[in-house]
Amino acid sequence: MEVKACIFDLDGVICDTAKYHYLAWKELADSLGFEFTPEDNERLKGVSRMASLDILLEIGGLTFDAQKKHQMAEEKNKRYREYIFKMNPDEILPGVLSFLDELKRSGISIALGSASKNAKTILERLGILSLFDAIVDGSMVQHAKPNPEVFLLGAKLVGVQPTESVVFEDAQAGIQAALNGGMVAIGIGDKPVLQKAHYVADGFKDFTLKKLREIVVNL
Ligand code: B16
Ligand code: MG
Repeated sequence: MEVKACIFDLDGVICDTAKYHYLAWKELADSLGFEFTPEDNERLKGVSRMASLDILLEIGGLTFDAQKKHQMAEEKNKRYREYIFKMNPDEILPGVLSFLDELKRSGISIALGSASKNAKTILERLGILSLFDAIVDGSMVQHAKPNPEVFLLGAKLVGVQPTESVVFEDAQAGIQAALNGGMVAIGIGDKPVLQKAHYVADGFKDFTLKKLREIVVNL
């Protein structure tokens, strides 16, 4: 297999926005009078905004009608956006920038495949928006990961076959989405959690294109 496109998840792969999601959701939980812990927040990683709210309300043992839920999700997003507007290039995770540069120099397409509707704003704040040949965010897809739609659309937009695409993901559902799409799946994070991936790396600190080519050649 020749690697022609690399498709990146955002939160947990390129930057750590989970901490800002946590703060914004916690403010909502506080206002509703229940505790929301960092452990609870793990359940929201890679999950869409509305599905995250359902999990949060389940933790609080509360139910609301659709209109109220929509309003709460909007409020949370407003708070979240206040945090991400303060982000800067220092928040790009270690090694990411040099790996993206290497891909650029080698003519490999770069795409984003994120559940976040705020993805573009975040890439802008990080100063790396222009490095991406295609951006697929939560507003462009009907089906959440593990459905492969977000990554298949990313490959399509850069004109590359799924079988020539590599996905980088930190969430189990994202790894499954890549596999469902017939792509190579590289896990970023915990080996036991991401065991279905073709390969798991701690991060991009020691990850190079040479390493990626070694991985795909042995599949
Ligand atoms: P938004 P990813 C995901 O990003 C986050 O991991 C998840 O916690 C969040 O709920 C989701 O984006 C939606 O984000 O509210 O900004 O639309 O990992 O898919 O890049
Ligand atoms: Mg993620």
